[in-house]
Amino acid sequence: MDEGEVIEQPLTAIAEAFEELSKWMKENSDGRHIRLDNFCEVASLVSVLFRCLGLAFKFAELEYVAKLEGLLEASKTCPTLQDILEVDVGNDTVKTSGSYSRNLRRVRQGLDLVRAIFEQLLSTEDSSLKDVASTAYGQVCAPYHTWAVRTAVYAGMYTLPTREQLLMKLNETEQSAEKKMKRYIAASLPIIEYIDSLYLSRNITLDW
Ligand code: 1PZ
Repeated sequence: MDEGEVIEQPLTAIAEAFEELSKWMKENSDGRHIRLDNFCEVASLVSVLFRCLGLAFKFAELEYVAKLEGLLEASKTCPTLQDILEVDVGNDTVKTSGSYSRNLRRVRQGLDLVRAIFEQLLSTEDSSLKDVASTAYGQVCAPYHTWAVRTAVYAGMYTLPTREQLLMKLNETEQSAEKKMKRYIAASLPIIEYIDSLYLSRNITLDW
């Protein structure tokens, strides 16, 4: 989360970190207790992507980082992801604004949004990111955001860089980016599903 840090190829770091976490999960499939500090570290890599999107999405980055910081704070008392749910179910604060379980749900939505954006990018060669981003956002996040947030996000879509500019900022070519996006999609899915299972197994629906 250090603004000054220069990562030569953020997509490489992201693909590798998510692959490692998802491999660890597979190998420990009986317990599957992901460590919260470990999860926060991996999830924080994604915020590099926001910085390529321009000032209009600065608020999204701040939002995302704030949720992650809340979770990092939680990791002092909750070693694993499932401990978060235990605490909030006990206190009846799963959906309470700012609660650990709510922050985890929001971060999970962010990871899923990145996955959907990558899938959209792989499915088209469109040089504008507006449609790609709008479709992905509409699928993953829009249903759960307020009208005001949705309106701001859709307005921001007009300010996105072009596909070529984005690739340049990420220090990638179409070919190199394609490989890494596919790796992220494959590795993030089981992690996202695992997070969902933490709620569903406690009879908490995911319509929020
Ligand atoms: C290349 C394509 C670029 C596409 C850019 C799409 C950006 C979408 C930005 C979404 C911004 C959402 C901002 C605010 C959301 C808030 O309403 C919620 C409030 O949660 P609450 O406090 O009520 O529990 N906050 C969040 O959902 C956390 C932030 C999620 C942002 C994830 C974005 C990931 C985008 C990655 C971009 C590469």
